[in-house]
Amino acid sequence: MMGNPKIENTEVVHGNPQELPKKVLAFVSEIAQLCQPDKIWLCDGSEDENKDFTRLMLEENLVINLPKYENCVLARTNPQDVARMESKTYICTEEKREAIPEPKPGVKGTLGNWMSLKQLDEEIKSRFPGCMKGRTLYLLPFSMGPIGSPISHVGIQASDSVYVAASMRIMTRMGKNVYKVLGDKDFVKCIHSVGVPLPAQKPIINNWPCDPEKTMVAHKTKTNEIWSYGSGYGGNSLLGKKCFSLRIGSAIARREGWLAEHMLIVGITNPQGVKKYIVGAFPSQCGKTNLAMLTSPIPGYKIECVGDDIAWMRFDENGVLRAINPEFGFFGVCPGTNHHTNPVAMDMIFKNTIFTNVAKTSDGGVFWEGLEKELKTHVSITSWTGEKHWTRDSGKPAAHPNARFCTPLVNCPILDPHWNSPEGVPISAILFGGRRPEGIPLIYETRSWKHGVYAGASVSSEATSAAEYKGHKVMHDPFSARPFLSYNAGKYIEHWLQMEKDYRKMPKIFHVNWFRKNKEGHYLWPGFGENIRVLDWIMRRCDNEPIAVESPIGLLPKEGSINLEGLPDPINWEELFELPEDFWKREMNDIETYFNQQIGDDLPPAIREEIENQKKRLGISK
Ligand code: GTP
Ligand code: SPV
Ligand code: MN
Repeated sequence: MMGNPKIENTEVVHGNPQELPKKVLAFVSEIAQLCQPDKIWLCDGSEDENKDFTRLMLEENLVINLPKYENCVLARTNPQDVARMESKTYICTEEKREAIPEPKPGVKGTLGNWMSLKQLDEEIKSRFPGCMKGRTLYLLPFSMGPIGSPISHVGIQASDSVYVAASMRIMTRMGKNVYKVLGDKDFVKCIHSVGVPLPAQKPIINNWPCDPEKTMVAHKTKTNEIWSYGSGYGGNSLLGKKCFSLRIGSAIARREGWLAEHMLIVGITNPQGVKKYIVGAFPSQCGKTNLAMLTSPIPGYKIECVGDDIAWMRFDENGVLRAINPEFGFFGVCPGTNHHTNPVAMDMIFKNTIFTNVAKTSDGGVFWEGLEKELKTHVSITSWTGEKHWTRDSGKPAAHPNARFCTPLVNCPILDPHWNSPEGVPISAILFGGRRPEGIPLIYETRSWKHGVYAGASVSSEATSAAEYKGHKVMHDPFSARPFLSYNAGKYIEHWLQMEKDYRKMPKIFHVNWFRKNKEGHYLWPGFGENIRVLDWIMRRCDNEPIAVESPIGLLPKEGSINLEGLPDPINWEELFELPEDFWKREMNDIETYFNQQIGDDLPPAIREEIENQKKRLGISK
């Protein structure tokens, strides 16, 4: 009897190596030789295969079933592996300055970590040889963007985690049909290992193998390679997402003249039947998913979702900016999601979903902070760390603040009809924003493309649990892409400036802040669905309705031009829009210092001009 086929003496337990394009076979052979897995699984993307993934995850006790829902499981990770590791993420190039700007002497750079190609080779050698021993190597062919579209890019990920295989199947267009369009072309090489060869040397906590001490997420931007080791979580391990679509993606986009951004894409039809698409870049955990699928409390508006995290955008031959969502699923934040804040998400996440680090209820469901009102009284809760009979008095949250759902896009009941179209959707406006408790108004419109790019480069936001930062310190986050920059931030800004051409219809750029607080620490704006009122103002400004007034920082809404009718609580317009003099003095000084210290000579002169002009308008003299 014939046995299973082999690749590099490793048994192939699923799929046929003869179906692999030559370069893919060479890639998997090389990785198998290096990492020495026990078995190789060539993924095909089929329904049957997905059932196998679920069965295997259950067998490994990597997930538990959630019988309350349809085909949903819950993974609880090692508590040391719960978020992206920004400090262990590297861009690897020949010259350091290609990857990150040179900070002023004595200043610690905050715009990415660089590693030389030589050093990376060393780091790979000290981690990857034999790292998949006792495990299965899953070979995942995937397309970011519609399969076969000229905008799309193919990646092949080798991973020794079945959780990653199952998640990549949700998050990307994964399957062997990718090979048909790939042929003998190059692809982005993605290598991922949890870094725990078997038998394990240390106890595996929560059945979640990882090696936090040796975690490394490294990118070779010239040769399109990603080497990720030691973490099984989210952006560290689902390599199509931040590593490929943002870091490798923006490096490709720079070479080819387009944009790969940390942005949601949403279509809004107003009561007059006019539809516009808007993209928005907010830092991690700052409201992209919520805005992308907002439910309007005011009748007559229709919201349709294209994407909630990443946009690939290019100007077409008519000078129109067009955006696609390269992803195929949502990897969204659970805490705070409920029927009031995000009813659409609540409608989509209870089938075919992998939850990670949420709490579990005794009736086979999930729980997280924000679901209190929706909880049945007779159930008991087991927290994400496994603490039984959890109550609010336990002093720790039930769900990890970065707990997430991983759900296919097609579950979204308000998915835009053009979500999958290769030419993308036309963009009328670009939003920047962040969590700013102080000083920054609910909305302002920038004065020009240049001023808008300056606003994007100047984004700051309170730290969140999406990465390893502790506390709520306000941090700079240019274009909400600081963790995802793959080349010198000064050049990134330059690239944005260069998008502007006479023959192009440049979208207007706005800045929003849903998170301004009053002296008592309460949000001044209700946010969520009520943000439709701001989107409506933006749409009217795109048609140049005279509803804006000049201010030193840009155009503010004329008092009363944002519809506030029917809001549950009265709004203090004055407090929402005031520009405190002392705050703005500090803010401008802070932005200038930041650019000088972090970007220095690589800062485009046009941005210096924007700073000077804004300071003049604010009446801040040198
Ligand atoms: P990533 O997936 O990390 O990139 O995050 P995201 O930008 O998609 O953020 P998301 O929409 O998941 O929101 C993160 C948190 O902010 C959640 O806890 C939300 O409840 C909260 N949030 C979102 N929108 C608003 C809003 O308009 N107002 C307030 N106050 N909170 C919001
Ligand atoms: C983010 O942190 O911005 C995310 C989650 O969208 S992760 O995929 O883990 O990066
Ligand atoms: Mn994100």
